[in-house]
Amino acid sequence: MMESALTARDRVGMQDFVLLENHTSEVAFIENLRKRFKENLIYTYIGSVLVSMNPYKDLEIYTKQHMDRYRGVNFYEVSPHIYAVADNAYRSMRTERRDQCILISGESGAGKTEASKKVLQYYAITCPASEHVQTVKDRLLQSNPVLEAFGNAKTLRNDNSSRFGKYMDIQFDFKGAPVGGHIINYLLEKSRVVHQSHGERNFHIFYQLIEGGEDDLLRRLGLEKNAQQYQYLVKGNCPKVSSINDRNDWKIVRKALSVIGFTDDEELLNIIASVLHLGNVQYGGEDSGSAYITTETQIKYLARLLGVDGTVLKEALTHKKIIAKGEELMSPLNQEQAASARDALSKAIYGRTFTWLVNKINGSLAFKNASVIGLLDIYGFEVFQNNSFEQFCINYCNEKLQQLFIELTLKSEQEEYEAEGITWEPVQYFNNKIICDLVEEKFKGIISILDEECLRPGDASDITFLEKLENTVGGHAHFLTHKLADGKTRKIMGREEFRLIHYAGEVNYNVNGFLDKNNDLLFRNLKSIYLSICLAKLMEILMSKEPSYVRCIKPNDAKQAGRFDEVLIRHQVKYLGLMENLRVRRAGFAYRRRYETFLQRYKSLCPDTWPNWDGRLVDGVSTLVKHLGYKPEEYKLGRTKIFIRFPKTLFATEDALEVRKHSLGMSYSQKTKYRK
Ligand code: AD9
Ligand code: MG
Repeated sequence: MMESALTARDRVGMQDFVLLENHTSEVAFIENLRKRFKENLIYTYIGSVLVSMNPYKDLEIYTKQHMDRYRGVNFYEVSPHIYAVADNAYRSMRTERRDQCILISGESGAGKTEASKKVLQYYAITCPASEHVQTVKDRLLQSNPVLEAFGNAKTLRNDNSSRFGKYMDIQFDFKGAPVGGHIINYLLEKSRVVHQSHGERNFHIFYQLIEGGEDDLLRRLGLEKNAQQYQYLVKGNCPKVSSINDRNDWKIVRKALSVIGFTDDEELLNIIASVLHLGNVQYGGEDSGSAYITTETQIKYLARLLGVDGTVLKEALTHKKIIAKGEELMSPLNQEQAASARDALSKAIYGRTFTWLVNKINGSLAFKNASVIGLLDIYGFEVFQNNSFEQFCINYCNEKLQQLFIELTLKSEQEEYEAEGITWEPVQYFNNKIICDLVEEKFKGIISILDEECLRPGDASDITFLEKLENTVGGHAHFLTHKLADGKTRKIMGREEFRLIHYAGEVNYNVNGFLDKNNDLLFRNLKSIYLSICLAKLMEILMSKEPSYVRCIKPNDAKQAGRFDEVLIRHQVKYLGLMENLRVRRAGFAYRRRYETFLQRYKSLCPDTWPNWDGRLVDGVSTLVKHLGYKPEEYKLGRTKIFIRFPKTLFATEDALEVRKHSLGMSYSQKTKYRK
């Protein structure tokens, strides 16, 4: 039986939230998401913003046929899809000659990395290619498994959680073929190399090597085929993850490394093995308190793998260099100090290897000066039981991106109305600049206070840092500690914590380790690149491009298919600012279409425009809508587009089109593409 257009709409919901009758209702918004999720329709628009729900199962919507369906087709002509966003950015880049970027946001496990991979695959498969281009395409695609092996890990939130931020430029030549790429990585979570929380793992590569490594390779590296043997792999008590096949992934990564051009990855594997050996270096204590190494085998392997002298290495792992009276001396460390020196070395080695790897990939992608589509996939906003400096940096980065989203969506909306000569009323929205300022403001912001405390000689500690925060930003509306204004204590917070009220939720940060982590020279370099210069640079990069947005939503915390956790989803809808986004989109005109697109789609509904309109496009559209009975308050004609105020106007037109097509005897599936 044929389903009427109305029931279809009822069952699968609206493909664009702006078409919801009750657009200010959060209930209606969630209901629409729920309907679509149930039907495996994970994508929905808010105007040009794509909202994406993680289905936690493989859907048959990423085939070559699906890709073909989106090639060169207008955004609204086909059902919402990540491919539509990719194709739209590609076409804008080519026709308007403007660099594009696709910004993917959402909390940990919401599907950002998967979305970014889909975009990359879309370009790799649909864009024109030559022989050289095929190599570039392969390398672009193969950079993913490599970076994920070294930069992703199993966390409580996500079995494949990105522990670094990634911005990737894909470069296209004048024919629209991908000819190169460039990756910038941000703040790898190096602390994971030496410590993992319960239920979490170290970076995937370690397990891949141990599980998948060939016997003679492992023998050469001095490794055993058992992750439990390695101190750096047992902290989280989680060597195996059901969704991950380390042995298989090892093969994929090795192959990817060779495609990228690592003809010999021996050096890389030596370093990975060295980190594991370092973790097993143990200390004993002399009567004097000085540490000595009790594990000679590890030193033997380390010396060989790193190509250093064993005695020198032993000294480096038990002493520190000091300068006394102008002379360099080696002063012994106690057991605890030696263990942290060992861990610091492991983190430094791993961090540098990761940067080296990214540089190597960039080298193989041959950066060209061409048109660019940028893809931003950072780690999502995250809250754990215990949150430290790493979460502080990650969440701050998300805060900045949210700000960018707010500024750019509103700005571009406003610009469009201006460009088209249409007047509109601005909408009020929550601007999270106040939180960004709290973190980054010069002299008074949290980062400045932390830096100042790190540089202060004497008794500076994590606790004095917290006290300074209380004195400086204590009264801020987005900052709390256990101290209440009347001198009493707030019981729900620890004495070593401060709370930030982020746009996405409240997070308690434990200050333990803040000074050390901030002081860590390598970390500091990265941090300054990341937090002050690069983040600013990243913002500059993004501002100079035309953005498209993908807002990812996580349906439940259990990583399960089909489960729609309304409370969790409502929270994300709120903090992602989707309702505000929708209000802004609806404040002026719910719908807009370029004249040629509008005319092309509906011209059959008016005898004057059917089969072809010879005059000016604007006159054709005007004739058409008058014939359809549009009232003057229902629409406006801009310079290149028609703006329609209410969804019902467009529905009536769509329904008329249905009827017309029925009368022409077309099949239902062809006709209702628009709605699904
Ligand atoms: V994090 O901030 O890096 O911790 P992401 O990147 O947002 O996070 P990711 O893309 O890694 O999340 O998705 C998490 C998991 O959800 C994936 O490993 C898949 O198992 C699952 N997922 C996400 N998107 C899709 C999809 N479109 N189809 C099927 C998906 N499964
Ligand atoms: Mg990710």
